[in-house]
Amino acid sequence: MSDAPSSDASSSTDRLVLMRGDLTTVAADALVNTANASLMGGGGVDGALHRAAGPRLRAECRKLRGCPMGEARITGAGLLPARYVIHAVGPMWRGGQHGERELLANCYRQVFALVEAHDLRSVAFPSIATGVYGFPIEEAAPIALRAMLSALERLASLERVTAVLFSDADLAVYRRTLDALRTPS
Ligand code: AR6
Repeated sequence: MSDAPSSDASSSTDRLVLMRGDLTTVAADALVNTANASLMGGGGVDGALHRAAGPRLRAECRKLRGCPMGEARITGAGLLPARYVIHAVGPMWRGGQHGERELLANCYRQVFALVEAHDLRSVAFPSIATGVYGFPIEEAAPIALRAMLSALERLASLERVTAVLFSDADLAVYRRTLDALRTPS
């Protein structure tokens, strides 16, 4: 690795936005849902997105007949300010020795594979698995941010990736983690 700053790397970080807010109000080509394996709704982001999207989203999800943990599926977005919802099924945290980190990284990879396949320009994420599923945010943030930076480097047509954090504390963890990833070691 060279010590010289890379213009590609800086343009990837310019296209990555971290914000505190409610995902259901963010405009993007796709909003990522923190779904469960049934894809039939639940609490947290899942409940909020389904409420805001209306019954059409549930009808589309029903047709998919579920999604394994660590994978993602795409549907329309109903009444949400987006074209698509990408449903990612995160891992439940069981102490960290059960492949949780790999499963979470795979969720992000699968979301970006769908972003690429549908030629999307923007995608907004919540912090997958760090709510009901109990994945520690300090562990999840570097996995999420590495995946986002790597997709931005790879996909020139991707104009914006937004991480929407629900609390100031979560946003601070993401900011700190991104600074650490940007600082050459
Ligand atoms: N906008 C942005 N972030 C939010 C919002 C929102 N409207 N609401 C919650 N968060 P979670 P998980 C944050 O629980 O851990 C569901 O029941 C929240 O504070 O939505 O992957 C599903 O059906 C946390 O930081 O997702 C599954 O059964 C993060 O989003 C299960 O929960 C993720 O929290 C999935 O659990």
